[in-house]
Amino acid sequence: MENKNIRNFCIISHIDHGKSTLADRFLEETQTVPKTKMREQFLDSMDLERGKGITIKMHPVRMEYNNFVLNLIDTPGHVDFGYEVSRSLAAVEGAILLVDATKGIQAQTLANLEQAQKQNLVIIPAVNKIDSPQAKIEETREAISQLLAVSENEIFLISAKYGTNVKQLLEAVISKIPPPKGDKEKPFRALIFDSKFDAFKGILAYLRVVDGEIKIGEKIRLVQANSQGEVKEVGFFRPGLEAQKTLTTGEIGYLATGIKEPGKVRVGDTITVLSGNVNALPGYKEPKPMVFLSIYPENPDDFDMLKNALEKLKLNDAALTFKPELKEGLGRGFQCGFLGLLHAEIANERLKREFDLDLIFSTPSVIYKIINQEGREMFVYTPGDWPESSRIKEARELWAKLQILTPLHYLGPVSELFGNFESNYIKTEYVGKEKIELVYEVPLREIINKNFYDKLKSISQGFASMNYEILDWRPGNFVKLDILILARKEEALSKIVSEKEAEKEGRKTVEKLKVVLPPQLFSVSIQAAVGGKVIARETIRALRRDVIAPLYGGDYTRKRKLLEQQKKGKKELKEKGRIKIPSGVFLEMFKG
Ligand SMILES: Nc1nc2c(ncn2[C@@H]2O[C@H](COP(=O)(O)OP(=O)(O)OP(=O)(O)O)[C@@H](O)[C@H]2O)c(=O)[nH]1
Ligand SMILES: [Mg+2]
Repeated sequence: MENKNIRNFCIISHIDHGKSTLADRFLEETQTVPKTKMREQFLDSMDLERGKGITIKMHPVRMEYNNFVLNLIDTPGHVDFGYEVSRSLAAVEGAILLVDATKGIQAQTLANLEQAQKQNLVIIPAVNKIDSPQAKIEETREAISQLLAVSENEIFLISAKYGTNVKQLLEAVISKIPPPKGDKEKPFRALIFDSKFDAFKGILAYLRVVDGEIKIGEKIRLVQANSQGEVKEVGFFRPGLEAQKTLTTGEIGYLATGIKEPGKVRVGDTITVLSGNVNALPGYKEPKPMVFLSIYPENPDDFDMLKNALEKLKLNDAALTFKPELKEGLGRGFQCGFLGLLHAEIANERLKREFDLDLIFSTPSVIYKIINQEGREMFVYTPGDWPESSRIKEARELWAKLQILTPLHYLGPVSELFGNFESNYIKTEYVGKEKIELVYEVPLREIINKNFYDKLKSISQGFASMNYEILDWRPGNFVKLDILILARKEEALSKIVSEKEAEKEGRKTVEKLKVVLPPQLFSVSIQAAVGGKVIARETIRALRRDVIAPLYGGDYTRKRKLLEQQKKGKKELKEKGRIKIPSGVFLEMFKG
């Protein structure tokens, strides 16, 4: 395909503003997906995405329309997946900026727009959900016009749900977004913007071809990793993988690298042919993990399987970081870093679902800096590494600038929310007539430990939104809160808390555990302790022993099964003096 007939673009917005629904209409309009196969948010193909109703990964798709090739990348809107957005932006020339008319401009509208502008992309603004009775169409259009300094008639008014004005928007993609630059005659050069492990084809690199052309059988080189491979297959996303003869300048597609070791293929690297003497493309700034936790296999023999799973997951979740660690009470596992709580939760779910592993993961934590009695600095990533209090001279934590965008209507509840969070108020400003921007300085610990994001959503019915950036290290007083179950320390459940909130946190944690831990055939004590001193306790009462009593009638197999389970349970108890914590409990404890 000639460059002049190619358009590469993505759809960006705040979460839930309708990107994937708009992509559905594009897929229909271009007949990329037959009507019989169509389903809502078609590109959200992962089970987890469908279950949660949100996009987690970027999803590329190649569409054909009136002699044009339109490569679309649908992006996630949740703040934790911002790295997916930034990588998508580097592969395209333009972006549709979608704003939900019922919500107006929200925090990630601004954050994602800013990223797109940094890449010098052409922005096509559109107001979505104009069919909704709650839509504030004029107000939203006016706000976007001010934000982008464009006239109101340049802003599309659409309903992604019903397809209103979607065709016009698609045609604007062709008329407003420039074709890709690049030279077919130059040696092959492409940017890896995503990757995936494929059980049949090995490691797939998702590419934006910058120059040249590539076909099956050619030898390739990854410029930064300095590794080599051989092209086993090239193709397009339709949106499923569709093999082709070549991938050429300006196109977006995949390349099966023939490389098996996950560490050798990295997003942001440049692929060229073996003979190609080319400069590496700029690549990406690596994101900084904000949340850390330890992941351990429930069965210590599965350590290598977990390592392999993490390496494969990283191919498809480039923001994930991990390194091996060894901890008393847990064994051999990994210390993992994530961009936020949802990212951590999703990655853990993916490890379970896609790799079928039973895992223990510790309570998410932010990073602390400790200065010990000898004056040496060390970082503490997970509570298990927290030193004895007598060894700590000073502890520091990261503070963030937290920016909240809220409709005037929710200003009261939002301000009240800050009553429960340690924070310094900075300023309030009007954004347009109806919206308020609030700026606070807040310890990152408060945002993560107390799941600020979820609380903000629920008190404002999803209308208030937030964004934060790290400021600096500041001193504080912290203690490690230990959790004991049957008088045995469960390292995975311990957390670092502010000294003055230790008791409250301890009580909250044991109360929550009492609810989420499954009852046993014996009573289970749950305690929270600081420095060996118990500060809160709860007891889960024993299940009634007569497990088959409710089963009158003749279901012998079930009766026998239950009795056997009971026997097995008692035996395990005798052996270990502990209970098995189902992995669902860790997920539940996550949510703060
Ligand atoms: N009334 C109405 N609802 C819409 C419209 N477009 C999307 N929705 C609804 O808005 C919700 C979110 O839509 P999605 O397409 O998943 O939004 P998204 O921007 O892809 O969300 P993330 O990828 O998670 O950021 C769904 O319930 C859609 O049915 C529209 O034009 N009108
Ligand atoms: Mg989506």
